[in-house]
Amino acid sequence: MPMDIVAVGEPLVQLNAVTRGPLRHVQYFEKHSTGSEANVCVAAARLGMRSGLITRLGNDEFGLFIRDWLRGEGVDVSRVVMDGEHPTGIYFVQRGYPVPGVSDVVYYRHGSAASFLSEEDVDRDYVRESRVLHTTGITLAISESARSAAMLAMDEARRAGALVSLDLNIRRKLWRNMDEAVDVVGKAMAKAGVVFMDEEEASMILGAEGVDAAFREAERRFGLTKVVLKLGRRGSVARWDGEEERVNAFEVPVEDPIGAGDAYVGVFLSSMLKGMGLRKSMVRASAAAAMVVTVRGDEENLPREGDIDVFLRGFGGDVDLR
Ligand code: KDG
Repeated sequence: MPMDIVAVGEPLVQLNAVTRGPLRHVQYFEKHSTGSEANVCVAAARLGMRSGLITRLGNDEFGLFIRDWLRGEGVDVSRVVMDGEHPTGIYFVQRGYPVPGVSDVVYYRHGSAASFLSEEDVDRDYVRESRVLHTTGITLAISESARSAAMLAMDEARRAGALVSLDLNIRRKLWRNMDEAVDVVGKAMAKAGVVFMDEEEASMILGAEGVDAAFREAERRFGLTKVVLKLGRRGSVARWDGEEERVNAFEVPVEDPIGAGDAYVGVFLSSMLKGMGLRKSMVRASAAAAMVVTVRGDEENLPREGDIDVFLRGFGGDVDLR
């Protein structure tokens, strides 16, 4: 059955510090199924969309955990290859130190199964039949073969008329140097139909300071007329084929901000696919991002349809988030 959203990228086991502070003093870690593109798939599936992930997982306990979790969430895992030779990637999350409310990550993913993802793992028909193909700068960074797989999927989707979605997600720890990131991410942006980024990424990749410059440069250099800027606690602003909207973020207690961006992307894309319009899609995405940061783990608090309405009612019903 054709998918609404197909994503290409690496799921990871997240070992999240139960207590705040430097990792050397943390005694307990919680295990969560995460990874940027997987998060987007789960966000979409929770809203009743058909989502599927193209990836490789280690045929090990962590890989089985992630595959079963994704399957349980309703994500199509039929294009997930279980790799008997390489391990599933993991990472640790340090929370609230040195900056309260901010998390840091320590990756153990070099040589992971997903870094061996290659063009051969991309089922072209599966991609061509989807409505949206989503990937991120993380997949472009983890290895040359994963990069080629993501680029191939983007080309196939674009040719078939699907919306190609790219979240820049520049993770400095994953790139050899920033010149390479600018070059590779630029090539991917040229294939994309919608790009999500934050202000730092806009500055790094586009040399654009500020929202207007980001929109202008994205269109001038890459012909992008659909751009969403995630501004963290300051909300988000989007330009979508000439229409422009700005939405504030919801103020909530932050347990761990990791995963907020993916919640935003997954709910935004799903809402747009449901025909909800730009502003409503942004408000719902913003609600989902807020829900996710109140707990550890990226996916547990992703909302189901009714939950978004309950959340919004909790913030005053007919919220005008301007
Ligand atoms: O966006 C959240 C992700 O960054 C997190 O789950 C880990 O995918 C991850 C990564 O590569 O940093």
